[in-house]
Amino acid sequence: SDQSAFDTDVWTLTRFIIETGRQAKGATGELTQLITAMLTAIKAISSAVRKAGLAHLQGMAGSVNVTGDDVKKLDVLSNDLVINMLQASYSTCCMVSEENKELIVTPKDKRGKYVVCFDPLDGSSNIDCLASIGTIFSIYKRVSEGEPTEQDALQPGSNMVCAGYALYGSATLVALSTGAGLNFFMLDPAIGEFVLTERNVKIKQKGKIYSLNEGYAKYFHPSINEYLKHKKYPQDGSSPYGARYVGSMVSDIHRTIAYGGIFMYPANEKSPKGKLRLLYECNPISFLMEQAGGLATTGTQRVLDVQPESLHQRVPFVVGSPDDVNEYLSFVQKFS
Ligand code: AMP
Ligand code: P6P
Repeated sequence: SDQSAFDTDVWTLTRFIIETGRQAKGATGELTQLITAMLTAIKAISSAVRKAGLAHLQGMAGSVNVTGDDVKKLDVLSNDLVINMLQASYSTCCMVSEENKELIVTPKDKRGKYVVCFDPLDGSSNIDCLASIGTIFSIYKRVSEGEPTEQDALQPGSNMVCAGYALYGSATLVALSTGAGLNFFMLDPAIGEFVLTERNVKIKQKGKIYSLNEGYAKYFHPSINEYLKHKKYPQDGSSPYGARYVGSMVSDIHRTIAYGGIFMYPANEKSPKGKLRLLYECNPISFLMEQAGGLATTGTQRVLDVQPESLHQRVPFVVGSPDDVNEYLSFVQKFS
């Protein structure tokens, strides 16, 4: 049996947000309730993702393929979990999900003051090859009175109160910030709690890795290809960068925060606004990246300053170590 020392004073995520909630003047506990409900959904998604992977392998063993299709439904299951857990926390008035075209309005008797924009299972197309996938969320205070409206969700990212992501990788990790720094927590399945593993995480000023899908190079704006040329064949005597791209954004982002460097999903001729969605992919990740001392830009403005116009709008997305993002922006200036 596992004889490792049992931490009898463990800092769980639940304890951490109760603590930060107590320090928040006049807090009623509603936000703490909301974050706790989100964590329950994430634990359940983590369990389903790991089971589904196994089920899928059984499917590959030639048994009825229906289990393989169930894996496809993982994103629907994840979406239902988040919606149900959050509505049951009496802290939301409406939500935006990658899976739902329309605003999800919380039943009147269950409403609270928060708005949550989330991607329940980002990168779910990668589950079949067992690549890591993630959940991303961002939390705002409502701005409307009475019936919730899309305006509650169409707030600039700079209004965000809290954001986080879960990464279902070799372990299940949650990265969370309520605006006072970025903290990492790992799921300890033995106690079913997320345990604080890294406090006030900071990204390197400059990294050595660039991360984007170069398969679109034919369609990139010249500033991107010129920047990439500089990373591969530097003329200033510096060393070329390494390339890493999982194609599952939470994985690529977490590595960028952990190791430094730059992640890009730029616009291209085929997708003039890029692919990633502002409300539930780019804004939460930008909030977390800035909390870690990184930068997050669309190429023309700070992501968190964008005034959203529609729930599922896309923006070009370049984030990471400050020196790397600023170097990219210098190429935008030069080649625009
Ligand atoms: P509440 O009354 O719980 O909705 O909280 C009001 C405000 O206090 C929130 O919008 C946050 O800005 C802050 N706050 C509440 N709970 C927490 C928490 N657990 N951690 C950090 N800030 C919090
Ligand atoms: P591409 C996954 O489908 C996703 O939404 C993000 O997680 C990921 O960064 C991106 O799309 C990958 O897109 O065009 O490189 O396959």
